Formats: sequence, structure tokens, C-alpha cells
Amino acid sequence: MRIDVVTLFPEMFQGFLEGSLLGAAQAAGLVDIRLTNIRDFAQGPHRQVDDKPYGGGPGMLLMPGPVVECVESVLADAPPSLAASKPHVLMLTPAGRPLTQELVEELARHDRLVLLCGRYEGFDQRVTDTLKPEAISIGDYVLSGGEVAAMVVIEAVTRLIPGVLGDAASADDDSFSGVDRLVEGPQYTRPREFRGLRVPEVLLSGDHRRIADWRREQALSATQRRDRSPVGSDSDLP
Ligand code: 6GU
Repeated sequence: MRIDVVTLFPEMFQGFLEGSLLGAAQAAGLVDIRLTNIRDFAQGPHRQVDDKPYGGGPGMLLMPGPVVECVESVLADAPPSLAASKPHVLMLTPAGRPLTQELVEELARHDRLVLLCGRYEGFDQRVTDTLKPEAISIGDYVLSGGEVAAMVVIEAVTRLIPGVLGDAASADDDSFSGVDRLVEGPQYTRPREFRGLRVPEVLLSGDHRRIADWRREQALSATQRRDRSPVGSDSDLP
């Protein structure tokens, strides 16, 4: 898979991309991640990429010219192996579609992703009108830019690429995966007793049927606990 990141702050990705999982995946040729700086497509002596919103208001908007030209240049760079694949362009924005494991699985089916990171107060609308990206949000809270959100997308997607995780089966057992999308229940390793807390007897029993049943029950209750809305929400209404 090829992933292009279009950003004003490529240096934010350096340590992240060199880290163990992604570093190894890139070295093994399983994923090719490239960074392109929007400022390289800015004009004039000041290489301006942002400006005040028409109609007034706080903050600065990313201008359409440098952003669209940057993404178009990235799209034009198609190695022969990807010539037949249509790139999927994503825009990271709090106004986007919420990122879930289901969406991550959908993204992982593409051969080529382009992640467009915003900064400041957002993009000129004509970026969206021209590129028609899929807008994605990583949650209902505000970040200063899309870079951290892009890293979240990259990490979640790349670990689904066959061969990236050591054990091929382990992604299927993760929380939110599998048909019913349960979170994982508690797990234990040595010692058998820690500060008076014992490993549940069933896990030591060697009875694989009982262990599987127990784990499923634990996953069901962990999922129920997590989904139960906090006090003060609509679920408390009669
Ligand atoms: Cl994708 N971008 C920004 N700037 N803030 C966010 C976000 C994205 N997702 C949640 N908050």
C-alpha cells in the first residue's frame, strides 16, 4: 500500500514513521509512506499558504491554490505498480465521518491513500469542491491540525495490512474486530498471584471450551459497561 501525507508539518511524522511497527513495515516493502509539504507549492517570496477568511472572523484559512496543486502533484506521481489503482483522498477534519474500526477496514482495502492534513481554522471550501476528498474525524474534540489524526489513521490502517503484525491472526482478535465488534475482556500473564489478586481459575484449567466461553462472557460485559452512557445523558430519561 502507498500512503501519501500532504501537510505543512512533515517533521511531525519523523519519529512516528521510524517507530518499530511502521519502520519494519516500510523496510519490508509492505507500505510506502511519503510526506509532501504544502508550502513547496506556495507562491511568492513569502510562500504564503494561508489567509484571512472573506466576511471576517477569527483565524486563518488554507488557501486553495497551494493545497490543490500539492495534492494534484502527489496524485500525478504514480509508480507503474499503482498505475491502475485509483487513489482515495482523505481530508482530516473534525467535521468528517467518525473513524471506527469498520471505516479503518474499508480504508485498508485501497491500494493508495492520500491524507490531507489541515491546520489553522480549516480549508477554503474550494479545496473540498475541487478534490472531493472523503472527510474523516478521529473524534468529537478539537485538535490544532490534522497531523495527529493522520497518524492515527496510518497506524490503524497499516496494522491491517497482511504481514505487518507478527502473528497473522492477532488483528482478528483485537477489540472492535470480528462480527460482533466487542472490546476485549481482561487478560493475565505471570505471576499467578500479584498482591493477593489471583488469575481466574478457568484460565489455568486447560479446558479450551470453558476458556473460550469465559472470554466471550467477559468481552460481552466489558462491551456493555463501555457502551452504557454516563449519568446525565439521554439514556437516563424515562
Ligand atoms: Cl481529523 N482534525 C482536527 N483538526 N481536529 C480533530 C480531528 C481532525 N478529529 C477530531 N478533532
